[in-house]
Order: sequence, then C-alpha cells, then structure tokens
Amino acid sequence: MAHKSDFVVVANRLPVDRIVGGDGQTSWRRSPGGLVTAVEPLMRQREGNGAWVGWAGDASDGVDEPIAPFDNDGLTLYPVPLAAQEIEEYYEGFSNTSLWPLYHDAIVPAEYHRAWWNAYVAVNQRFADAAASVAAEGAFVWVHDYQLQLVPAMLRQKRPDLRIGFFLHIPFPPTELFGQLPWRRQILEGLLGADLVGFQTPGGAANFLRLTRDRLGLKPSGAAVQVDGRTVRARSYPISIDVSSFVELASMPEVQERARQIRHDLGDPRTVLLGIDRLDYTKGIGIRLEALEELLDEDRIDASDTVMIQVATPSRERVEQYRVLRENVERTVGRINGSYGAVGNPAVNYIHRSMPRDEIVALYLAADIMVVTPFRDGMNLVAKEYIACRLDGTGSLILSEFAGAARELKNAYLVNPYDIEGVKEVFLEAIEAPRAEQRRRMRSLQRQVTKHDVAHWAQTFVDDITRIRRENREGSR
Ligand code: GDG
Repeated sequence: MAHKSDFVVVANRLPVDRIVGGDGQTSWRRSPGGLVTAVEPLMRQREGNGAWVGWAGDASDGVDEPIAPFDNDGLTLYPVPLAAQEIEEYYEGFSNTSLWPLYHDAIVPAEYHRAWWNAYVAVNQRFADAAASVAAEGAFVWVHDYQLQLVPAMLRQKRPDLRIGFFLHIPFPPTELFGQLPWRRQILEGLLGADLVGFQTPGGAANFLRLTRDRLGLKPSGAAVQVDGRTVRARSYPISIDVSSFVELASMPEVQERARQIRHDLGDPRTVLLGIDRLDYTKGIGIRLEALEELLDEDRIDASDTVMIQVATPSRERVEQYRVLRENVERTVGRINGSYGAVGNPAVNYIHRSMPRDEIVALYLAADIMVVTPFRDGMNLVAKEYIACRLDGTGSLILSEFAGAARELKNAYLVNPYDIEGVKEVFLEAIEAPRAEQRRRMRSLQRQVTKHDVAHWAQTFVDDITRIRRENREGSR
C-alpha cells in the first residue's frame, strides 16, 4: 500500500481512462477534467501525494480484490471495483434513474427500487472504506456528487479525525420534490457527516438546510446546523472552468484556422448557432431544435444564412430514457434537414460523438451564438467555456434561467426553456443584435468568468473548510 495522503478526493470516476493496447497491456490516460485541474495545485501545495479514490469505469470480476493503487503523474489513484450488477443498480439505477431525474425537477419520472438502493448503500460503503484506508491522520477528504451522498457519514463513523467536505455538482431539489425519495432521511444523514456541504447555488444550500428541519427535526440557523454536537455548514460554491487552458487553446493558430475551416465548410453563413451537451434530457436540446424549426417554418430565419451545429455527446446509453431521447432528437434533426437542408448544406449539423478538446474549442470560435437551454442544470460549464474562448470579444450566449450559471452570467440572453415563443424571440434578438451590444455583453461576461475560475472555486472551498474546522475545535475547548 502506498503511503497515506493528507488530501484525498473521492469521486465516482477516477480522472483517467483505461487504455488496453494491441498487446493486451493496460495503460492509463489522464482524462482532462476541470476537477482534476482545480484540485491538483492544491494537493501539490501540501507535502506528499494527493490521492484520488474512484471507479475506473469498467466492470470487475472480483469486487473483493481491489485493483492495486498506482501513481499517475504525481497523483496516487485508488481504483474502487464495481461488479457488472452494481453498475446496473448503483450507477445506472439509483444514481441515474432515481437521483438524477429527481434532482433535476423530475423532468422525467424518477424510479425507485429497493435493490438499487441496497446497491447504492453497499457501493458507498466501499468508497468510504477505501477513503478511510487512504487518508492520513487529520487529512482533508473531499467527496463529490450525487453518487456518493452516504460517504460523508460512513467515513466519519470510521474516521472522526478527518476534515470532510462534500460538493454536489447537480441541483439540490426543493423539499416537496426531495420528499418523494423513500430513503430521504438516510441521504440527509449521509450528507450531514461532512463538516461542509457545498452546492452550486444558494438555493441548493437553502433547500438542504430546510430539509434538515422538515425531515430530521434539526434547527438550522443561518448557513449552519448542529448535529450530534457538531456544526455542519452548507453554502454555495459555483464551480467554474480552468480559464487559462481554454485561452491557450483558443489562441493557437491551428485552432483558429480550424474554426475558419468549419465556417467555410458550412457555406460561410451569416450566423452559426452552436449547442454542445451530453445527450441528456435535462439539457433542453429538443426545445432549441423546435424553436429553430418554427422560425424556419415561419420564414423568420433562412437556412441559407443561419446554420446550427449540435454536438450531443453519447451518455448513459444503457438507460432507457436516454435511448428515447436520442430517437426524438434525431427524428427532429432529420425533419428539419428534410425540409430546409440543401445538398451539402444541412440546416442542422448534428454530431453524436465525443470530440477532442481542441475541436470543441474550434467550434466555440466558429459560433456566433452559443445556445444553452437546459430545463435544469447544476452549473453548465459549456456556457463558461464559450465565454473564455471568445478572445476577440464577439459572440453571444443564450442561456437558460434554470442553469446555475445564470446567477453569475446576467449579461447573457436569459431565456425560459419552457416558453418556446420566448426562446424564438431570444434567438432573433441575438441574431439581430448590433455588434456594439454583443461586445458590451461579452465584455461583462468575460470579466465574471476570468475572475471566478475553477482554481478560485477550489481554493475557496478548501479555505472555508480549514476555517470551519479551526472554529469547531476552538468552540469545543
Ligand atoms: C455536471 C453538471 C455542472 C462535452 N462534449 C464534449 C466535451 N464536453 C465537455 C464540455 C464541458 C463538459 O463536457 C460538460 O460539462 P457541463 O457542465 O456542461 O455538464 P455536465 O456534464 O452535465 O456536468 C453540470 C458540472 O457537472 C460541473 O460541476 O456544471 O451542471 O450537470 O467541459 O466541454 N469535451 C470533449 N469532447 C466532447 O465531445 N473533449
């Protein structure tokens, strides 16, 4: 066993992908994510290695025989094995068919099954046990997201010496919705194992605190609640992006050239609209396509000078609701192109594949208008990435009021995705906006994103938990 770490991240996935070469040898490739970029510098500020506990992304035969930890670029990775049935029940089932829809306003109905819950408990315990064995005395353990909400309490039970933080990347629902969950009490108690529970928005933190009163009979006061003689704090920490890495890519001549090429291939239209999302029913892909279609039907825009690109990255393809969504989106794209596309020039360029990051950035540079219309979204990083890449200060962002990002990005064209007429009006407004108006909005958006990047997010969380722990210790003297 590698030596113990005093900064441990616990997340469903490890920040690497397993690559099996032609010779059958396994190697690991770092998957570039905002989270790992944000926490790495903080880990390096401390002596010794940071550690990351997570699932490697494929099914294991023997969950009782964990894969040995290994070092990857200065980070010690601890793979947590999941059996095929656990992937179905804990991950696809409870995480993505019970919690995901429930926490996103139940846009599609959430399903609850006891077997899924039992798997969720068992897998959370496995993650907690792994974290407990990795963390040094008094270490900081940062648990992430809805798949692992029981881990804070399970970990505290084994290791009361630890500083435990939890961050939820998706929305936390209002008490009326959360009340559906047959295991609502256990989830709240799980989260209360942390010293600090972080949410994307103040609304999420308020929902959580109110639930501790309504469901557990606790007495929250301000941003804190007392439980078992400890103080647990809940606050919002809006996540962001690694701005400099996007600026760097957007500055590269070959990426800029690729953006020009993309526009040229589209027929050099006057306006390029862009959507980039995981293919998820929360993201409102259908509504933006329908808005575009109606504007074309009504002759208010013309497919010869207004073109849309929609990248819909494959996601959770074994979950039924995602298969249905894919069929619906693809049917709509086919209908629009059948009516309005020309040979070699579709009205909607639809891509259902994952793309390299530099191609994503080239698309950001090629697009006049970024369309982000989720029905509910914890934050939405795509909106922030688009802003960071617009080095020449042009471009417009259409942004749903129901994305966490809308709280900060007030100079976007804000829109209610449930109101299709409103979406259409905002499309036209953004398409017709004078350059000066675009630039004024973009300047203000860029100030916001540059100042609050992901390093700032991580540092604020870590500073807060350090202060809270100190206050708690002083308070108990
Ligand atoms: C969850 C919450 C919250 C997308 N397609 C490709 C690709 N992407 C990248 C984007 C962006 C990321 O994936 C998506 O992040 P979002 O924030 O937009 O959405 P979720 O995946 O739903 O994330 C969300 C987030 O967690 C963080 O807390 O903001 O609310 O739902 O970075 O650029 N990247 C590459 N190829 C693709 O095809 N390389």
